[in-house]
Amino acid sequence: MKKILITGFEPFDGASINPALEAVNKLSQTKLDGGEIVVCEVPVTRFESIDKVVAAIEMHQPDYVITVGQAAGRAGITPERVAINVDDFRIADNGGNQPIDQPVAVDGPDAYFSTLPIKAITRTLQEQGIPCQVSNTAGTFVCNHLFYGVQHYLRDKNIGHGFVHIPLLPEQDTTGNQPTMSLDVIVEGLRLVAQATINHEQDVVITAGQIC
Ligand code: PCA
Repeated sequence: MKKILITGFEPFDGASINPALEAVNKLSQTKLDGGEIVVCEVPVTRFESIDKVVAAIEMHQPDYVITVGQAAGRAGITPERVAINVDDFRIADNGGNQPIDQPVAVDGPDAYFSTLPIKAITRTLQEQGIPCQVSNTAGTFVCNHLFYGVQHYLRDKNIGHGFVHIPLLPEQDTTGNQPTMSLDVIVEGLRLVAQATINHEQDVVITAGQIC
C-alpha cells in the first residue's frame, strides 16, 4: 500500500480561491488501486511553503509527494519536468516577499528534475480524455520555489516528488478570455496523476519534447 501526499496552495494575489486547494481538499483520504491519498494546504510564501511540506512529509512518511498549484493561461494539467534554483517573483507572495534573482538554496545545484513518471502520467490522462502535457518551466514564483525546495530536501531520500500545475476554474475567469477546467475534471486528473505514479515505477519512453 503506497501513501501519496498531495499538497495544494492557498489563494494568492488577492484571489479568493485557488483550484489547487479546492481539488486537493476533495482528494483527502481517496483510495487508489494500491494506495491512499493524504493532503496538506500550503501557504504561498517563500520558505514557509517548503517548511510546511517538509513537516507534512515527516508526519505522513509518504512514498510519493505531488505538489500542486494553479497556472493561469494553461488549458491542461501540466506535470512539470524541472525546478530551477531561482526566485524571481513578478508579484509579492502572501508574506510580502518579492526576491529578484535570488537562489532558493544557496548550496543547491542549478536544477532538479521531477522524480515522478511525467510521461506515463501525461499518457494516462490523455487516454482518459483529460487535457495534459509535460511543461518544461514551472516559472520563477512560489510554485517553482516549492518544487525546488522539496526536491532539495528529498535529494538523499527514497521518496518520489514532482510538481503539477493545473488550469483556472471557470468561476475565476471573469473575462471569458482564459482557458479553464472544471473542478470535477481537475480532481479526476489529479487522482489519475497519483494512480499513474503508483503504476509506473519506471517512466515510459515517449516524447513530450518541444522545439522551443
Ligand atoms: N501558483 C503560483 C504560486 C501558487 C500557485 O498556486 C505559481 O505558479 O507559482
